[in-house]
Amino acid sequence: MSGSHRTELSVRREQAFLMGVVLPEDDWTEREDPLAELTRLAETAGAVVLGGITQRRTSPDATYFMGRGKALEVADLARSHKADVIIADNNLSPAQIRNWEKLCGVKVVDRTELILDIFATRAKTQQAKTQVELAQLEYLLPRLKRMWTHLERYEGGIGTRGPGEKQLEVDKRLVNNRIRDLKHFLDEMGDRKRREVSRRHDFFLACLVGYTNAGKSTLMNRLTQAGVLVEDKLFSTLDTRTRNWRLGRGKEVLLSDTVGFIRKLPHHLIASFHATLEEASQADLLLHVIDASHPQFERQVASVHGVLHDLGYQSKPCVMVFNKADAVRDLVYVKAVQESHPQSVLVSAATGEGIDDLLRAVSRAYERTVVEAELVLHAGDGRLLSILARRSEIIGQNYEGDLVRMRTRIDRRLLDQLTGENGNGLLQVASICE
Ligand SMILES: Nc1nc2c(ncn2[C@@H]2O[C@H](COP(=O)(O)OP(=O)(O)OP(=O)(O)O)[C@@H](O)[C@H]2O)c(=O)[nH]1
Ligand SMILES: [Mg+2]
Repeated sequence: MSGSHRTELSVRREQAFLMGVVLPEDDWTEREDPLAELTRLAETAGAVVLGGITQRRTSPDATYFMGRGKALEVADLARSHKADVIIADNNLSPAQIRNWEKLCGVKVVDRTELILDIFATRAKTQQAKTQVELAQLEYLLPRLKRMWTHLERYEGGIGTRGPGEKQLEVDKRLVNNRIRDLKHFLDEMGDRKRREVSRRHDFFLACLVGYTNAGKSTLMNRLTQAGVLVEDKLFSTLDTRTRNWRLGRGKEVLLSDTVGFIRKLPHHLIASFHATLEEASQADLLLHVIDASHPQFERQVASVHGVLHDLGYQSKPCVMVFNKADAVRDLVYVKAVQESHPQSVLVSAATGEGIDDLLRAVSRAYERTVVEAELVLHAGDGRLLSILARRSEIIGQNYEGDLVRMRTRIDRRLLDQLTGENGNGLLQVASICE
C-alpha cells in the first residue's frame, strides 16, 4: 500500500513551484526568505525548484489556505513555468489539497507529505521503514478519497454508490488493518528497545538531539570515530546509533545520535518515531546541537525546544552545543547568544575547535553521578578489575593477602549494578562518599 502511495506522491526529478502562507505566529522578518527551508526540502526530495510565492495573512483561508487571488496567481505561474507539482510550506487539509488540484490541474503536495516522502526514501532499517510507513498511512487515510476520484469519474453514474466508493471502503479497511499491524510491530520493537536501553542503565548516556543538518552525526564521528553517515542534506539520519565514548581516563559513557527535528514537524512523525527517540528519553544528558552558521539558527533552537517540550524532555539536563563555529559569519553575535545560555559551548565538529570545552561540560554532568568508594575484591578477579580499570577512576589500591582494597571514583549506577546480582565478585563496599 505504501509503495504505491510513495510512487503516486513522489516529487523526485519533478519541476516544482513553491508556495507558502506566513502567519503572525511564524514571526518572519522582512529580510528572511520564508521558502528557503522548503526549497532545501524539495531539493532533498529530488525536485527542481522553479520559483515560489508567499503571502502574509493573519489567518489561513478555508478554501486554499492562501487567499483566492494569490492562489490564482500561483496557479498561473505554475502553469507558465510548466510545473509538475506545487509544494506548499503549510500543512493543508484534504479538502484544501482537492481545491488546489482542481484550480491548477497539477499535483499539490503539502509540507508533511514532502517530509514523509524524504523519510521514505532515506529510511534504511526495518524500524525506520515501519515508522515511516505508519506515518504515511495515517496521513493517507483521510485523503484516500482523493486517490479514488478517478474511478468515480468512470463509474459515477451507476447506482448510488459506485464501485469506486466500494473500493474506497475496502481500501480504508485494508489501510486500517495495516496501521494496526504496524503499530503492534512498533510496540513490540519499542518494548525490545526499552529492555535494550535499560540493560545499559549502568552507563551514563548522552544523546545528540537538534535540528536536521546541525552536525549531530559529524560530532558523533569526531567524538567516537563512529563512522556514521554525514551529508549536506536534510534528514541524513533516521535511526539511532549508540557508541561508547571515552570522556577521559576511567570515564566511559555512551553517546547516541538521533533523527533531526524540523519546524512544523508532522505530528504523525513525532508519534511514530517515539521508539527511535527512546534513547533520548533515557538519556542522562541531552546535547542540543545547533548550526550556528545558519541564518535562522535561533528559530531552529526555538523549534527544537518546542519538540523537546512536546516529548516531555524539557527538564532533562542539556548542554547547548553551538556547532560550525568555523563557518559562522558574525562570530560576535553568535558568541553573545551562546554566552546568554548558561550551559553552552561553541565548537566546530569539522575542525575540532572547542571540543575540549564540550568534553569538560559533559564531564561536569557525568561527575554529578560519580561517587568516591572504597571497595574490596579478590586480586585474581580479572573481569571485575578490568571493568573498574575501564570505567572508574582508580585513586589508590592496597593488596591485603589475596584481596585488593581500592579507592575509586565510580558511576553510582555502575556501583549499584556491581553490588547487585550477588555482588558480581565485589566482596565489600567499605565506604561511599558522595
Ligand atoms: N563548516 C562546518 N560544517 C559542518 C560542521 N559540522 C557538520 N557540518 C556539515 O553539516 C552537514 C550536516 O552534517 P550532519 O552531521 O549530517 O548533520 P546531522 O545533524 O546529523 O543531520 P541529520 O542527520 O540530517 O539530522 C554536513 O555537510 C557536514 O559536513 C562544522 O563544524 N563546520
Ligand atoms: Mg545525522
